[in-house]
Amino acid sequence: MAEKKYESKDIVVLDGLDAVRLRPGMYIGTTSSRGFHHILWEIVDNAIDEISNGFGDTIKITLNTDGSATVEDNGRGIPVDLHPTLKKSGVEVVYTTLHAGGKFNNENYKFSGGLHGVGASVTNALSRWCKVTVNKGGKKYFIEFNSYEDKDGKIHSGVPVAPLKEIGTANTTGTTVTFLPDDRVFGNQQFSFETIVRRARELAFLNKGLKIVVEDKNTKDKSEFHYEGGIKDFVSYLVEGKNALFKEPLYFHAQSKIVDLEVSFISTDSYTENTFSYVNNIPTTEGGMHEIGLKSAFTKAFNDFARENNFLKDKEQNLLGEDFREGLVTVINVKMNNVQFEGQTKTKLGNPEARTEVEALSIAELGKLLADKKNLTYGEIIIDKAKQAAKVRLAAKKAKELTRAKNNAENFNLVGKLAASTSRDRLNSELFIVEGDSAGGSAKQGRDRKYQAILPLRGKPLNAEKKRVDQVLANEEIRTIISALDTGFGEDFDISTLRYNRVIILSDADQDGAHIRAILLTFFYRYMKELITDGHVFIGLPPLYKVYKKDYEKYVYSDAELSSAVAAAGKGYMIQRYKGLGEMNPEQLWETTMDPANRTLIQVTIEDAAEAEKMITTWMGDDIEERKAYIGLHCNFDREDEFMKNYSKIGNEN
Ligand code: TSJ
Repeated sequence: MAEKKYESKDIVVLDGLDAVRLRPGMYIGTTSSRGFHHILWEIVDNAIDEISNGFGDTIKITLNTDGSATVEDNGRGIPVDLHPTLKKSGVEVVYTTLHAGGKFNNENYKFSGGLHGVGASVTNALSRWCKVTVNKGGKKYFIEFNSYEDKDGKIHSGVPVAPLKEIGTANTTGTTVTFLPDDRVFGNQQFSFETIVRRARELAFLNKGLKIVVEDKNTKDKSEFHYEGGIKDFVSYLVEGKNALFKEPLYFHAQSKIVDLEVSFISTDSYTENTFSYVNNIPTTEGGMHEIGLKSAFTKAFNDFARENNFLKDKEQNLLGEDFREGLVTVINVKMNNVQFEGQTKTKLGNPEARTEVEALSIAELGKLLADKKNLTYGEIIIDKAKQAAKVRLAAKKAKELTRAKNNAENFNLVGKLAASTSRDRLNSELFIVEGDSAGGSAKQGRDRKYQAILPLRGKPLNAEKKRVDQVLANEEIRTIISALDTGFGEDFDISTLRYNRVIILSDADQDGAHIRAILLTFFYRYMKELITDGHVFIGLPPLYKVYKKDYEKYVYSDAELSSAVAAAGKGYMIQRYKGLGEMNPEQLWETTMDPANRTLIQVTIEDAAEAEKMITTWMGDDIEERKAYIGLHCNFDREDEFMKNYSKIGNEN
């Protein structure tokens, strides 16, 4: 970029400093920790502007032992020439004039950042003292600002102790600023190394090539961030520990007169989308026009790609944006001028031109990326995933409609084959989901009908061909569960209306039982996650054996326990082996598995559910041999097997 001459006369003058001191909140939002760090970021922003416009490459932030902070860059150094009308150096104007700085006349920096653009003068106004050193043109300059109390006890801050002074020679260029936040404004606060490191890392991702060093002189902690890949490295960082479906993130960069745009994304096997968006280095957590533009571009470019490559046949409908975005992790980084922030927390980009610009640039760039032969498999992965998502979406919609129709048509107590409990006390009510009509019948007879509701699942409601989640949702029993729980599901899920505090799965100790259980957990995991995370889901543990003789009876819940039970029984005992829940009569089922005083419940954790989902996914796969091997390995449902060991809490509830 051509270097533009920038002199002190270019600096726009708007206001004085006393106002800042009077109402700090108006300028930095708050004087809490956030505001305290904000005055540091105002300084850092200035250094970043210099570097992102091509001057210098390193910023160092140092936390000093006296509570002050130093920010240093190796840019050109703030202008030191005298401002023609103000008769002050550029440095002094920047530091004593509100809203002064290159960023307010957009001529010197193409797109400039700044948290709120209030500038370094705000930092100065809210500091006890501030020292600036500039290395420029072979010379070293220095100026110091101080605060003092006048005879009326009024505090004046940011007052230059003396004009800018040449104090020596320099063979490098750059700006160094040290300031001490004023405890009369912020109270007794300190800089947080962690907070600063987190933001420094983010800034390093967002400004490729920039090196940021953070050092705490108190603890000798030191971190350094530098990413040649920029936001591409950011995406890789975000998906660490997740299952990425590409070898590396895709990336594009495009510019127009209005915006500078960078996007990177990767597909993962997750079901949620994750977009991190930024404008001028500021996180736009509420999204806005740039995000909307990118989303439209994704939808258009991916559908076009699918058609061109015959992944979507002529008669097939276009896929929706949400289908494509499932599992996508995206970073979008926009730089532009005159940004307008809206929304609750002012983190939503309002500029309408951002939408059209980002959309047009992204459609063109995505088209190029996907057409690149070496990315062909990536395009295919995205389309495959989107197709699967579309299937699930359609099935979910159908299920929702059917559930709603049922709720309207039928009395609450008569939802499907559900035997509801009579009490309205949700906290003490439980829903047993029981495998098989015969066990379901026993459970209905043996239960405490005040608090326990029973939903029998027919022998094999989900046979081998019906394991996919979309088909699960089309299943009548699943819809009955949704109705019975009264929470809705998916995006509509609302835990506050949960009808039963405990949802207890009772399935047989065999492969089918394990399968039904895994299907149910997968369903809860995907569509009612909080049900699991809030600890409402349990596995009921029926006994495997009964050891008995005259006047003696003991139920045994694992193979390991069997020998000790046998020993305790002494001579002449018998062993009954329960192959399924259906073999127990109502009294036995109550006594061993349902009675809160005696039963053993396993509380399901989110890890269990994730594991169950993985199992189902493997079952869903096309590779029959792999499927068989997996089932053989994980699903014996012997009480000692791997799968059961995964359950975190085994034990009696009481
Ligand atoms: F503003 C500040 F004090 F907060 C601050 C500014 C703090 C720090 C650590 C660095 C900076 C800063 C400012 N670094 N680099 C600059 N550059 C300019 O102000 C500058 C230099 C030369 C020219 C030119 O046109 O020759 C223009 C500008 C804006």
